[in-house]
Amino acid sequence: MLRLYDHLSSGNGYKCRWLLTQLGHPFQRVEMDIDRGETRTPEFLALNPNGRIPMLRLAPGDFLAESNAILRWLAEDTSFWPDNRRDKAAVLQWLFWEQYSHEPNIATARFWITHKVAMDPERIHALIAKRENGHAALKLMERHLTGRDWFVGQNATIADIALYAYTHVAEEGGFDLAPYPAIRDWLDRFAAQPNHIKITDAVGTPVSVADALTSERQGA
Ligand SMILES: N[C@@H](CCC(=O)N[C@@H](CS)C(=O)NCC(=O)O)C(=O)O
Repeated sequence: MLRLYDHLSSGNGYKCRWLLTQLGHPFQRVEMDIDRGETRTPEFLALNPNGRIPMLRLAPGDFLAESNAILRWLAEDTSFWPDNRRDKAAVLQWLFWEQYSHEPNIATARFWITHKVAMDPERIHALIAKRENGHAALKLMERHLTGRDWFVGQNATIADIALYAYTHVAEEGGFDLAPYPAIRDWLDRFAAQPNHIKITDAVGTPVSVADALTSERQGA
């Protein structure tokens, strides 16, 4: 069975658990305490040298990291991955943009606030920069979504999933979404899809970190 190493408040983890649920895949979910460094232990680093969740175990000994790569793997032969060359490239364009221009600003600002990271003057300056860059990203999304229902093509793709994950909780990072009506309509449209789950929904069969790592050690 697929096994997702995850952290419930993580938008990157949510992308994966959202699509797993949407596609009806049974999966195990391992809740990792990222505030206590559970992704930085030698045992976890042996599975993902980058020391981060989400990570999806595809089969014993076969681990895939990076939320957007996991989305791409899951979306094969589904409506969430387009069937024509141009739209595939457009989806990838949004996935790369999300990781470079959106997530590092909006998700990081949210993380610092919701995980109560100490705010020294340097970090306050960094937060101001992240707010500016985050709003630049939101403005770009607003322009793109004006007159469109979805980021690429006529239905939701993994581009929408990747961008929904942190946009819908941007207000937790101090980003007011009131000036972005097209984004707000798109958020409502996204959440109206059948089988939608919330970021706080602990879906999947729970497996403890200790049990999961023991079974990885045994290759089971
Ligand atoms: N680019 C990665 C980012 C993953 C990431 O930043 N994960 C965070 C949680 S959202 C994490 O595991 N943090 C724990 C740590 O860095 O120790 C992805 O999209 O999956």
